[in-house]
Amino acid sequence: MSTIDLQAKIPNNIHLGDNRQLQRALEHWQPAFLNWWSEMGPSDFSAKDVYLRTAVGVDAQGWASYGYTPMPDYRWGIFLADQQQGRKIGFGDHMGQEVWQDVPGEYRSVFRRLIVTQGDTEPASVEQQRLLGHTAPSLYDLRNLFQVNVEEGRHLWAMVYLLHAYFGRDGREEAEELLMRHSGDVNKPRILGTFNEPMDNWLSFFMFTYFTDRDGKFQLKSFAESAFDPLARTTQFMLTEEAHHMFVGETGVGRVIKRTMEVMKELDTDDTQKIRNAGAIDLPTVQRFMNFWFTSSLDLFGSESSSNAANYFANGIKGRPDEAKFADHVEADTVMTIQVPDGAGGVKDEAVSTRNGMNEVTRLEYVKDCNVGLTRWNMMIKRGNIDFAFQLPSTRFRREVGMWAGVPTNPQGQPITAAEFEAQKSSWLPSDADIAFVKSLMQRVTEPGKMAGWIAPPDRGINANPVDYEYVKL
Ligand code: BYC
Repeated sequence: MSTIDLQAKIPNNIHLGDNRQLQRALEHWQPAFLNWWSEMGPSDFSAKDVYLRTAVGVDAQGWASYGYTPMPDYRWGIFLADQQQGRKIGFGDHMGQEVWQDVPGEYRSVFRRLIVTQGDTEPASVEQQRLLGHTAPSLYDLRNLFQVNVEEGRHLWAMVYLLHAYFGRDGREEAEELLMRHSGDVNKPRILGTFNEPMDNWLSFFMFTYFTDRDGKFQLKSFAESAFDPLARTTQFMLTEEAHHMFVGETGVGRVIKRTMEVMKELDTDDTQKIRNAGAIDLPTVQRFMNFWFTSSLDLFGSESSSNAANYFANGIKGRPDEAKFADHVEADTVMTIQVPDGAGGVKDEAVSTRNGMNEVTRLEYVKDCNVGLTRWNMMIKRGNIDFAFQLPSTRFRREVGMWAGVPTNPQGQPITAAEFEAQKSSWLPSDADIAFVKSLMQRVTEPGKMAGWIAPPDRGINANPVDYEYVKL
């Protein structure tokens, strides 16, 4: 098992000290990263002690240690899962061959583009969440926000390491650019749509960590299958950290629902206005936020039929999440069915090669995974004897990428006219009034153990500490 050199200027388990050139290049990028963190990272909390976990190893047991750290002192480093001796390519046309320890020349530009796209999302999310600390509903939540932020920063390091180590001068330039594009910037926006959406309230933050971080999980799982072994090992370890982010999302949304149910019980009502007047978020509004972030995240999988995706799979660049569970790892001549607009206001089935349909395969696995949390939330609502159930909209609803981009449908995925969509939009997606209402609830709570009125406390604290632990010393 590899050990992490925690004393190094850049903590790592890649023997960075043995490669002076790479070490120098990364040490040159480090101040630019810290500068970006201070300008674009969490605003105003840099001097505060935060109870953070830091990676100290890469094996499943005991990989992290917890302690108070001001965020700028976080030990961002480069950690790869241990190399598996004799690992073979598990899919595509090179199936069964040795994995690559370097990038083959013919795939260089494709790998670079994918690594840049992945890398771009990490700082983008930190930028989106920059101001949320000011309205945290508790110290527990504030700490979780910062934990997510520092780990997204570390995920940026993971991709920048690959760019520096394997892509020479181009890679170094791309690493600089990762700090130059900014979420929502009109001139230099982040690459993927979702990462330019404003995030000015905590309901959106919880939806984002539930739905968008879960896209991260599936994309990282696809890379963890890659024939380019350093990419596979890097993303494998990122997945360890990613799990907590989705936990923050699932429990966050769950706690919002729980609090709303309490208010509904106390007032014996399901009247939206009465629930809102009591300072809780009515369940239909929660559903609308869910519809927004779920559909935005669906776009992150790319088009239903994509020659790019076929190329990634054929060449061993990017597999399917948990490739081992599929029966056929080559999919040379197989076909699958996707749903496309029929051009006459309806839906029709179309056969595409499975290789072309890889984005859709991954998207459908993602939808299944999203439904797991929904089922838990719905069970909680049912146990509370409240007549309401959340439902994910169709993958055809409100799409901006792929076959359904710009085709108006209802949440069940039936095509409708643009006028019908406009007329119904405010019952399906957050309206300006919904957003203004949710934002009006965002008041900062700083007393240990206390929660804002719109969210229930968590069942337990972090790392076996109580909920009223002083997670951030303000
Ligand atoms: N917005 O052939 P197509 C995470 C572009 S989240 C804007 O269908 P392909 C995280 C696409 O780039 C995971 N543009 O796409 C979560 C392509 O452009 P070019 C991030 C989009 O290549 C929370 C063109 O449309 N990781 O880690 O099959 C917090 C044609 O597309 C969008 C990755 O995404 C969009 N939504 O698949 C922090 C993995 N969708 O090349 C972090 C890396 C597509 O023609 N990326 N386009 O200029 C990929 O694997 C692929 O680029 C995609 C698209 C899956 C995104």
